Amino acid sequence: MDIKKYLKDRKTLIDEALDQYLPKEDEYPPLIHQAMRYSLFAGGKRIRPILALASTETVGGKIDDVLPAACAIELIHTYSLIHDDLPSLDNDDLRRGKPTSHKKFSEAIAILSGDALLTYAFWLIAAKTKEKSLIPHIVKEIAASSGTLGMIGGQTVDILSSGKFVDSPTLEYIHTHKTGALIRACLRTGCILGGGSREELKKLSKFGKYIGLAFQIADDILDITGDEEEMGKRSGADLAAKKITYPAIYGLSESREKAKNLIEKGISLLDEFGQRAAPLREIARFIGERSY
Ligand code: GRG
Repeated sequence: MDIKKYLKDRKTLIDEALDQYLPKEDEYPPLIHQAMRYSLFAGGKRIRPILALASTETVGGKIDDVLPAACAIELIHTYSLIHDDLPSLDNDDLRRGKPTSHKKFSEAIAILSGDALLTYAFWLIAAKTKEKSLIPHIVKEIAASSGTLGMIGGQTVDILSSGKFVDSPTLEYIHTHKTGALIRACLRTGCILGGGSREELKKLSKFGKYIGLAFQIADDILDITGDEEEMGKRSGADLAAKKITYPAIYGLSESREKAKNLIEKGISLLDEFGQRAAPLREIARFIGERSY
């Protein structure tokens, strides 16, 4: 399959759905809706919702059934980027190739816009998911993965560890929670809404854990080797902030090897799904080799 075309087509589908779901720019009070849309449509890869859709297809489900929840995950991801860029966190000026939300609007509006995207995500799941009986299950999955047992937990330990020596289990905790938990939730959400079995859910969760960790290792590597223009953000930020990263502990070539092994382990879990898992296999390879 042509993975580049697949990712481009799926991104268009997600962007159109997000545009439909989100309040329009002129909806009162307009400034907050402009800020939400500004960050959301600044040009993300949409890899998380694309993974949720591909997970649904892997278990034989329909992508329309997962579209609201997949878009909700992208809203949560965008909120996390807005808050991560704030002066009190990473203090970044550039995101997705554009001035960060607090630079474009103000710190107050950036905080509110992140809050608004997070709360809107759960409204979207509750209001638009077709299979109503599955809503509590999906809310539980996504809330857990983005809260203190997932993304916020990882981010907290990341901040507390900055500039200190950390052991490899702590490093793995940071990466599997800060970034991996939401990616794993994409796989689980897609599987649950696609009608997957318990056994399929177990396999796809494990796949999500492996590729989620590989995604953040790749991000650490790109912070050193990546092209700023292609990535749409500053490189070298981790080093400047004395962040704990895989290359800082293992070096570049061992980090690359670790990411590659995780991708291979993940792909080997997909054997029983046959051709239906072709997109997931290719997305996993893309994550391992990505340059942005
Ligand atoms: C301040 C309330 C408060 C919360 C902060 C910021 C945060 C909690 C958690 C976020 C952790 C974080 C930013 C992890 C990094 C994840 C990551 C690798 C982001 C880049 O994702 P891509 O490459 O970006 O998918 P695009 O732009 O393509 O969507």
